[in-house]
Amino acid sequence: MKYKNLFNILKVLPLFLLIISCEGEEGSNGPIIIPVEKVQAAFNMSISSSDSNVLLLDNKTVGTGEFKSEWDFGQGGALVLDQPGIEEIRFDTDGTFSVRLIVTNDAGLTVDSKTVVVDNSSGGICPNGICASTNSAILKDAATTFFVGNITRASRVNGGGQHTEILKTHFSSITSEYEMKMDVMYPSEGNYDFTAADAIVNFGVDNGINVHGHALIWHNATPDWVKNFSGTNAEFETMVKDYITTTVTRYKGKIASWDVVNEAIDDGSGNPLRSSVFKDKMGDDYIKKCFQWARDADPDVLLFYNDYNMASSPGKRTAMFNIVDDLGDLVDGVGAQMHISYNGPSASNIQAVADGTVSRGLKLHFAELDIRANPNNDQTSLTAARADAQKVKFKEVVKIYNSIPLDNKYALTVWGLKDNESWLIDFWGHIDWPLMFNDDYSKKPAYDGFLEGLE
Ligand code: 9MR
Repeated sequence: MKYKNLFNILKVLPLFLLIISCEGEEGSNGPIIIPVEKVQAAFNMSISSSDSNVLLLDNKTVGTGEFKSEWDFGQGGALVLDQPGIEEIRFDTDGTFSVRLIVTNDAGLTVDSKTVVVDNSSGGICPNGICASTNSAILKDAATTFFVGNITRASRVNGGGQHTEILKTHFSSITSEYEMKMDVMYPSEGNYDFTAADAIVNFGVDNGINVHGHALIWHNATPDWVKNFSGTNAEFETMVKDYITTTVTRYKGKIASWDVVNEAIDDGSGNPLRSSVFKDKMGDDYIKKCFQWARDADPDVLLFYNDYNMASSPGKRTAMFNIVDDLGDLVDGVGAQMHISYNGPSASNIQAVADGTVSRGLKLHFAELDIRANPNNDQTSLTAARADAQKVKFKEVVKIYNSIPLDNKYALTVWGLKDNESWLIDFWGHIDWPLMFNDDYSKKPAYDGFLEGLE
């Protein structure tokens, strides 16, 4: 019999003395018996950082009185008495094993159990039962009819490293995450700063990677001096025209497409145009003016209108199609941001975005794809079930995109490379795993889902 720790025994000593003293005052009702409670078995487990075939088992059982803790490592053989400290157990054989901690006291036994999945072709024990994908297919090679995009930053393309190598290997299109927006490219009146944008565009050109420009006009990336513009409305318009003309001309022939206006539609009832300094000073047709200036600066570059919740909000989708209908020949395509979740929006709503775009003869950019696995913050780690549901959603999105006619295809851009780099973590303030690569760059089931969507 193993005593869990002396401290716990000392803790119950007063209880024992209480029973004795109650016995001394025995009355007609007899002694007061305090029942012994079962001790709840509990343990944590993790994979050794020095050997991915070794599991570290940490007994977390807490209880009063005497109890015995025994392990069943799930590999056959007798139960093993728990030792102080962490148990290190090797799992060499592929398979699924149930590790159990059995805790017994006078009141009976309780069991905690966890599942260990071992796949040596995936590197040993699979974290949380989720084995990394071993599919060696290259995303951009598997997608033969459209660009597979991702985002980048000047610091990454300048710095190189594993991140940028994976970007170059798997992705055929890049979008600047934030450095090709007005607040970065035009920080103060009369002073453009294209340092970061140049680095990103040149990286694309030098490596044969398509560059998508994002985004000329966005209320959320407007520099303060523009928001507080002190001149007349006519001067404001001249300034915006100069900015669009200067920027689009600079990258003429180097980048294939621009999001001219981003997120102009309000989420409120009726989905009117969002209030912004551009709308206030240039009028409701500010979108058309911006597209015209971009078109004049580079007649060959593809021009997109880009917005979010196109699938989840039918009202917003209608508002977006009204905008592009009004733009007529000035617009080449629709950018539908795909910030979605494992459980929605539905395939039919995603399909509706594709159908509306195709029926207008426009190009479709599934832009900004990430798929939240923890939208309700009810998980502390990515479970196998959620990883699988996320994989299914990746497959669904890719399949819908891949099924549109060739002429309507352009790119499917994922908004981030690995989970811990996603904007969503800061934005929502809780953990999530929305992308296709784990923090250590291993491939998630979502990666397989992307590839399966192309089959
Ligand atoms: O992910 C981007 C984040 O790093 C930037 O700080 C932010 C502001 O420039 O923009 C984020 O990207 C947004 C995109 O440009 C437009 N759609 C919403 C994206 C997430 O906010």
